[in-house]
Amino acid sequence: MTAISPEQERRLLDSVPTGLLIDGRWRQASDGGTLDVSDPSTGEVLLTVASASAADGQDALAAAHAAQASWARTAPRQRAEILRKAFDLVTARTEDFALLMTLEMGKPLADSRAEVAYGAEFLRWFSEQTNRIAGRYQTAPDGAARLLVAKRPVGPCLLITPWNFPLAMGTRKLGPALAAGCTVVFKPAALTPLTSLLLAQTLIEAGVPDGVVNVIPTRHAGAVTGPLIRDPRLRKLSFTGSTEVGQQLIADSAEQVLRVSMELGGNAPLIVFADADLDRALDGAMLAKLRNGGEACTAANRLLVERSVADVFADRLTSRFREHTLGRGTLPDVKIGPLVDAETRDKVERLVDAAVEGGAKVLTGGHKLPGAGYFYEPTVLTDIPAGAEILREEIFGPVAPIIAFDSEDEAVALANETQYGLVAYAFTKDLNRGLRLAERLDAGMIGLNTGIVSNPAAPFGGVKQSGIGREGGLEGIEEYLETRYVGIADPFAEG
Ligand code: TXE
Repeated sequence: MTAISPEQERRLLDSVPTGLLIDGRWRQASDGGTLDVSDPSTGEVLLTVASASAADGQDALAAAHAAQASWARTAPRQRAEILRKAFDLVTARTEDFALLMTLEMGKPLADSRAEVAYGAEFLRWFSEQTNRIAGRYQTAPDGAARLLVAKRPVGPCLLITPWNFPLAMGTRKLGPALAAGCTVVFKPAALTPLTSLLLAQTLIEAGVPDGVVNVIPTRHAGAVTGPLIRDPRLRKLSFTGSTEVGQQLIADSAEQVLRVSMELGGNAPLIVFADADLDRALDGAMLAKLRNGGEACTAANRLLVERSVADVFADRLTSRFREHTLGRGTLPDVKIGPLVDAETRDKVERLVDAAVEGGAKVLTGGHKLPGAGYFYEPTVLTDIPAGAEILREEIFGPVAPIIAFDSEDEAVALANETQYGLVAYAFTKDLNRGLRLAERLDAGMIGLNTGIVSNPAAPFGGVKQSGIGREGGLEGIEEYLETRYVGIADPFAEG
């Protein structure tokens, strides 16, 4: 594979809209505010885009509110066709979306291409679900009434997304919102707004009417979204990001009893039993740990390995980690890119350094790279002191702490020893044990003999402090629908 040329990068960047999308028009921020988007592999500015003010936020909500009634009345098939066209257009521009994500977020092109396939699929899946929104007509138990149960769009939604999957986090919310007939104000992360702006342009090209999708990147997240969350025209908030910000947004949402979906942090255990197919478990661990550089809420945060195979597993994982080339994501053969910014890199460094000070052993890695860019070496740790912060905190980087265990009960207890509950992975050839674990592990999603659970057809979401609600699957669209009931007198009563 050949490297991407600087000219190719520039051509793509020059094609990205740099304004705010409000009511179908691209415009600059009302206060002239801008936002620099940087390349995490160099720290250099890639592009400067508009940064919405609070007044722009108000305009975006006004546009979404004005467009709501007619979008809700649009024939389901028409909404389905727009989403299907958006899927086709994103897929046709796979290379552009992939390169843009690699430039602004850092992940290698192979990871970005996989994200385009995954992210686009939400547009296709929810295009298909649009025609299946349905209620029911039911006879009351005493036969004396009829109950009509109907679904309708919840109304204008605020969608807030993080930087780690710049395309898929957007489509996972936009797909079901648009399918359900909701209009949206979409605030992508300030670190990675470019993919969202290209996606917005693509949605307009696919036929999304004016005001239905409004996109407002901003440097002032709280100041712009706070008033929207308190505005009665807004009916729903869907957020993906840190648990701390999620908790704050839930508190803010209480004022007008706003419906919320929250996809927050994780601290996934990946359990390997001695009876597992070790090659498969290693492949799964590589995927669950190093996909997206470890910057995923589904990333395996703690590798729990049965003691009799712990050393051999650690040795083999270490060799695989050493083969993972670190570098700018656009370069051929690079398997792992930089972390998204200095803060994220420094957090990884702090967690590893503290574990090592407490007695942890470094089998490989353990350092940031000097020079420009936010690179951190793929790292394997063993002998982690009990209660270490690295076992409690979401690492969000390419660091694999390995912990040995002696029994299934101990593995389950260790796995569940966290306030998070997004995903848990387990590797075993014993089917009964696998099913037992699926029942015993406190997580919204369980990966059995697989290191990847994300699938647009499956309900994605967590329990405990990992969140509220589900995205994707048959369940995903329900988050954007209200259930209404009409009580009807017995139509046979008059005769
Ligand atoms: O998240 P933030 P950050 C975890 C992960 C990571 C940590 C911090 O552990 O290391 O969070 O990441 C917007 N009102 N996850 O700081 O701040 C912000 O602009 C309204 C897990 O990037 O939560 C962005 O759009 N919005 C997670 C989004 O919230 C606000 C993915 C996420 O940013 C806001 C990302 C406010 N007051 C981080 N403050 C996952 N679940 O995958 C921030 N935002």
